[in-house]
Amino acid sequence: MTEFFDGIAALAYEGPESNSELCYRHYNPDEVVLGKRMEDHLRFAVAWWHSFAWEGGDPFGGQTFERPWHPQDDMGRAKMKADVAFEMFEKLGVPFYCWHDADIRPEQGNYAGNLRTLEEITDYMAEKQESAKVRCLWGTANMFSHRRWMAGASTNPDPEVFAYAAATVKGCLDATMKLGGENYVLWGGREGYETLLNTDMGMELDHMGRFLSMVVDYKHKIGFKGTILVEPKPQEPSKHQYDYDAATCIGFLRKYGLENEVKLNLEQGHAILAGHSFEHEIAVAAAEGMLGSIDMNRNDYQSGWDTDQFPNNVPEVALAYYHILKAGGLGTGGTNFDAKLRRQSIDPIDLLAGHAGGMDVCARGLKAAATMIEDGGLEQALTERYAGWKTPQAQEMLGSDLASLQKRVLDEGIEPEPRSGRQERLENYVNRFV
Ligand code: XUL
Ligand code: CO
Repeated sequence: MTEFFDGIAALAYEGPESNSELCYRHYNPDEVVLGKRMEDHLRFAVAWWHSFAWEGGDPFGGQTFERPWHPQDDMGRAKMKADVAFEMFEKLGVPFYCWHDADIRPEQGNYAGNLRTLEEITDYMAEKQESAKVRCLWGTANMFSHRRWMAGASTNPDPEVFAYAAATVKGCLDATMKLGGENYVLWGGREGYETLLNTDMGMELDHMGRFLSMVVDYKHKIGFKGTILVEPKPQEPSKHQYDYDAATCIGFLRKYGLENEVKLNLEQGHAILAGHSFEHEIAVAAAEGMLGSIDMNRNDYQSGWDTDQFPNNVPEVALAYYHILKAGGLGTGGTNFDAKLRRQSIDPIDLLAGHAGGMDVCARGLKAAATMIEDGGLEQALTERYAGWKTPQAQEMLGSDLASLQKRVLDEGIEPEPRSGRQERLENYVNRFV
């Protein structure tokens, strides 16, 4: 045991009336929602990078968090960081965690050294997992922070960086498999451009497609059973990122023949940056059978950048889970808190409070979504709105052609009668549940 969370007990479900500062008011893992335990619907994960690796810097100032595992350049302290992480997972009672290589191992400045420290720390984590209940939801490679990645990883104009990226993902996939990871994620923060003046976009996209195919081939070669996921984000850190949003990723996956191999990890804040809502992104992926997992957080609507805050808007989250439930749930995916404390929240208890609040918001959202599904009002409205398409004549029309349809309109004197979209009534309906 470390002393980091000294004096703080494990969180318990105490119900909505509880006055405790640190407890669950809505997240009750064993509560059955639509025939399944809440924990199994939500599959919460803690993100190693925000909770343990990020030191509190912003563009105007450096570190605000002073943790006993700083500076993060030593294996002994990396293990202490892992000890604290596993203690936090246990205190929160979360079933999963997620990591980048750079979050968990001390940086050695060269590939062989980084692989060695990654293997050592993941052996240590695997050992800890044996006695802990928590498991790895996904691993990923940080191919955006170090200066070697500044012009991209798989899309880098320098083929040596492409090779380095391939070697890095191989090491991370091996480590994810060792930890029993249920997915592997690729987020391409530098896979895009700063200026088109120096960018051959067609070549870069082909390289990115080829790279992803190599990842899929390797997954099969080693018998990794997890799902490969790509995570859309339109920009930041690059001015433009190729994995702009769900629709763009789906087009990309289809172009390179990967649509049956790769799914999407969708993030609330990234959806907002792309000018969408979270439920839009989920609905797009679900319509294509490519919904994989979610990164849960929220952005500050005033600042216009990716603030990665813990979610606190139940109606927003409820609509996201509504579409997830409609799509059949998260499968091997989960709800990863890609969320960080504000840089003034320097106390260990803040880390627990951020997650507990986010988990309660998600639990409320899930329950509201489940009630809407059970009530069936939105589904009923959809059925009514599209009822015309149920007729054999309407279905036949889809196999018809413009000239025959023109003839039909003229012969039958068709003049469509506009009908209300009932948006306000549907919004009022949703507000009864959230
Ligand atoms: C960055 C982001 C990443 C990915 C994993 O905005 O979301 O943390 O989730 O690389
Ligand atoms: Co993310």
